[in-house]
Amino acid sequence: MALKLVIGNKNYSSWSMRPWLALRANNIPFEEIFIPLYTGEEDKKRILGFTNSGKVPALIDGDITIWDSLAIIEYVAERFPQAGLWPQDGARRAHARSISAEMHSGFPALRNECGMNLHRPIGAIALSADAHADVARVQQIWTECRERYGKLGPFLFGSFGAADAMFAPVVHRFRTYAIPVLPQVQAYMETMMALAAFREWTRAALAETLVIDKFERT
Ligand SMILES: N[C@@H](CCC(=O)N[C@@H](CS)C(=O)NCC(=O)O)C(=O)O
Repeated sequence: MALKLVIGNKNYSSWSMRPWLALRANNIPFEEIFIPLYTGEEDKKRILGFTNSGKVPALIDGDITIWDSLAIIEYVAERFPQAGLWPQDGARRAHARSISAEMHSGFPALRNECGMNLHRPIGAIALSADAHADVARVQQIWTECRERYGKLGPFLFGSFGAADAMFAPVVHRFRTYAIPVLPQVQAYMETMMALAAFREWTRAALAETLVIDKFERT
């Protein structure tokens, strides 16, 4: 039975983007179930029909439901070990898990002030000190990975993996909000933007016409 991934608007839903990329970049087949976000009770009920969390993403594998982006990526990594979503080496895997968890639980200022919105014309905004600190920390994370594992390939731990999927929406945020970045960070962003799955998501997002007003304020 095909996996089903329940996602929100590709233009805005950064949490949906992460597991979608982890699946698509590894050519793992799945059926995509799109539910527009913040449209009212009907669509909320549809999400609740899949997961009591009331949020997307959610992955359905037969009678198993997994919700929350990082838990889904963990499930996919276990179910499809050949995808190599986590590094084989234990120390590298611990590093990859640490930065993925840090992304999942952190960077609230960057997330709030620079919401993912692929339709938004590129342009800088004034960021708070907390958001600047988040940007600096993300750059530190990426730079450290590139310095330590650059010889293994162009992504954070060599080939595209779970940590890259977790950080992918930040690439869009840095780009859309014209955030100045270090040359090695720019190079990583370009690697990500050239990834076929990233481009596919981006193309589909730009083709969407639904607008969520509350995400159009910056
Ligand atoms: N921690 C969750 C966050 C999920 C989340 O906040 N999803 C948003 C869309 S990106 C959502 O479903 N919002 C709809 C709602 O709250 O009604 C994850 O990592 O998946």
